[in-house]
Amino acid sequence: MTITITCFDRSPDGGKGLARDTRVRWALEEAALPYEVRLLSFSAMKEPAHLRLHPFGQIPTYEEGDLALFETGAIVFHIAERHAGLLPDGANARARAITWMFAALNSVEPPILELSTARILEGDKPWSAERMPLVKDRVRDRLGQLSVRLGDADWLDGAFSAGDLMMVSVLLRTRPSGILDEFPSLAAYVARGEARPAYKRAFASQLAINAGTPPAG
Ligand code: GTB
Repeated sequence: MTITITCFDRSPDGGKGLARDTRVRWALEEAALPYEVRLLSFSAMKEPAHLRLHPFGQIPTYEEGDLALFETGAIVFHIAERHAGLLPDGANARARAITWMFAALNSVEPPILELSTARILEGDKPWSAERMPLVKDRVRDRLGQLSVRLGDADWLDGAFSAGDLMMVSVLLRTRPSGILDEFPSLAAYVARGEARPAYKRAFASQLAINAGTPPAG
């Protein structure tokens, strides 16, 4: 059955792979699943046809036959549950890998998103300069805790899993701020993710669409 995902027709990051379709593309590539892409403008994302797929008018979405999904956590989990390569076989190891997916989305991504909001939407506010160090320190706190847990391991819990895919995807967004490089073990962890052939294919396919898009902010 054909899989179709939606993506920005012009990602605001100019092809850095930071929009959330990249993590879905990566999961599809790890699972060796072919897929098609439907490109959407910001205005098309808010039209009824897309709102029927995504109640918040965002990308990415995932369609497969009569199944339509939104939320990258749900989409990557759906792929990982049904195809080899993204979740371990043992029940406990599988539960731990899923825990890391949730940790990436619920404990690590929120302070990173707060930093993006502070920079992009609040950067011109008179109180921004005072608030920014607090926001950055909340990201540093979380990354510090994560780097302690990762230690000198390659991946978060044994072999590479959907938990690592999600965590690396989330951490990538801290690179432009310079914060990722303050944690060399996490920077190396992210680099290991980026070195995976499946990630490279996912990155290249989004870049083919977005190269030349002027980067935002
Ligand atoms: N929780 C949802 C999920 O995980 O699927 C969040 C989806 C989401 O935020 N989608 C964004 C979107 O559609 C695109 S990825 N935004 C448009 C809107 O809300 O109107 C977020 C994103 C956008 C741009 C960059 N960038 O340029 O660096 C990075 C990430």
